[in-house]
Amino acid sequence: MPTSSVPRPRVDALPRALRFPDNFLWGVGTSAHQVEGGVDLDGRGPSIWDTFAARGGTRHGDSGAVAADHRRRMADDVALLARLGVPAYRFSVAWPRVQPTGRGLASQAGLDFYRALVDELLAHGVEPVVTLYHWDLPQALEDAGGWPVRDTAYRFADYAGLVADALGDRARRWGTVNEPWCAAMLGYAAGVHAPGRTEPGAAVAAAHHLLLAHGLGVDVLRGRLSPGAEVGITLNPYPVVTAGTSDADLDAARRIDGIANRLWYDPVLLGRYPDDVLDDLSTVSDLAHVRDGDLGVVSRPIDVLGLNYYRRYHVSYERGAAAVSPWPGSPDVSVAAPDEPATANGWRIEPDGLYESLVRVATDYDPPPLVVHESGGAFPDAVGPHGRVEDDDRIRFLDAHLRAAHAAVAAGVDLRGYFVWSFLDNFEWAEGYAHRFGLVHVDYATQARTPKASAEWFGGVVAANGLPPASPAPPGPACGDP
Ligand code: IFM
Repeated sequence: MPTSSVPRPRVDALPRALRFPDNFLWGVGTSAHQVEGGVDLDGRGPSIWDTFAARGGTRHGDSGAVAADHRRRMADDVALLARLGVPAYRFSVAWPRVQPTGRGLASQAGLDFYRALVDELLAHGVEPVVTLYHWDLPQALEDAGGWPVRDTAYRFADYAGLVADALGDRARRWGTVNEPWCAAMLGYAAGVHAPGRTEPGAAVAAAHHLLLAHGLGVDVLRGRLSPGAEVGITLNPYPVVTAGTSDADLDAARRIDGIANRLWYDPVLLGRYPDDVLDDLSTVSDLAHVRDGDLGVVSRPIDVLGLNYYRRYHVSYERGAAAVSPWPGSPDVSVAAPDEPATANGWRIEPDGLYESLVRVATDYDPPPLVVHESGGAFPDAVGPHGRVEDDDRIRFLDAHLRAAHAAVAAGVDLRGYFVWSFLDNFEWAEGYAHRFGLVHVDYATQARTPKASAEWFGGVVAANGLPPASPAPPGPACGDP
C-alpha cells in the first residue's frame, strides 16, 4: 500500500556526525552496457540496446558502442577505484559478451574479461559484487520473443551457470536481475527503453519471466557457488504519494504502488502476487503465463535484497493520461512533473523517500539484510579551470541520502551497505550521454577520467564509516520533508 503510514523524521534535523554499523559495505556501481564499450571485442553479439540505439530510440542517437571505454581501460579504472579508497565495486556482466546469441557455448574471451576484472579488483583489495542482468538482453533472444517468452528465463539460468562457473571461485556476492520493473515496463509497455515495445500484455508476461529468471538463477547459483556466497536481486522501489484526497486519486496511488513496488516485493519475499495488482493487470493480460510452481521458484530464499532509490512518484487520477506508459492496465493515472529542487534530469530530490523505502520493506515484509545498491543523482558537472569538478550539489545530495539511510538504520532496519551510482559518468540509456551520474567525470572525446569533489568526499565517508563532522555538506537547499 502507499507508504503514508511510514513515520517521517526530518532527515536534515539529524545530528551531523553519523556512524554506520561495523562492517558496513561501501561501494560504487556501474553496469556493463553503460561503461564498457568494446562492442566489437570478445565475439560479443548485439544486445537489444545496440538495436534500440541504431533505430533512433536514444537521445541524439547515442549508443553504448564506446561509452566510457571501460572494456579497454579496465585495469586503469580498477586502479582508480582503489586510489579513491572504494572498498566494493558493483558491476554487471554483459550477457551478449558471454553468450553472443544468448544460448549455447560461452565466449571464452568474454568470460576471460570478467575473470580479469574480478582478479584486478581482488588484487587491489576491492570486493567484487556481480550482477548478472542489467538490461542488455542478447538481440537474438529478443528476436525469439524476448522477456515476454518463457524460454528467455531458462536461457538466463543457463547463462547464470556459465558465469558462476567462471567467477564463482573468486566472487562471493551475486545479484541476479537489476531493476526488473525497468526492464519489463519501460522496455515492453512504455517503449522508452529497449526493445521499445508498447505492448502492455507482453510487459506483464515479461515481468513474470524476469522474476522467474531470478528464481531459476538463484537455484543455479546455489548449486555452483560455495556455501558462503551471497545471492540476491536488486529492486527499485518508489514511495508513492498523492496530493489528492478523492477516491480516484487514492486508487491511482494504489495502482502505481502495486506495479512499482508490490508486483516485485510480494512474489520475491512472499511467494504470491498481490490480488489487487492481478486485478489491475487482468485488463491487459490473461495471466496464463503464470504456471503452477512458478512462485515457489521466484521466492527462493535470498541472502540480500538490493534496493535502488532515486525518487518518489507523485500521482493523481487523470483520465487517459497513461494510455501508453509503464503502468499496464492503469491508463488513468498521471505521474507529476517534479517541483524544485530537482536533479539535472528533472528528478525531484527526496531523500526522505529513501528512509520510507527502507522502513517500508522492513515493516511490511520480513526481508533478508538490505543493501542500497544504487543511490545517486545527475548534476551539470563541468571540469573547471584548475582541472577540478566541484560538484557540491552531488555532495549535498549524497549527504542527505546517507542521513536518510542512517535514520532507517536507527529505526531498526538491517541495512548492510550503500553503493553510490555511479563510479563513472556513463551511457544513461535512452538519455544517452546527456546526464552525468559519476563520482568520476569522463571526457568522452579523450576518455580522460577526473575524480570529482564528490569522489574525494565519498572517500572520507568510507574512511570514517559515516559522515565526519569535519565534512559538512556545502550550504545549499535543505533536503528535508517535502
Ligand atoms: O543509470 C541507471 C541504472 O542503470 C539503473 N538505475 C537507475 C540509474 C539512473 O537512471
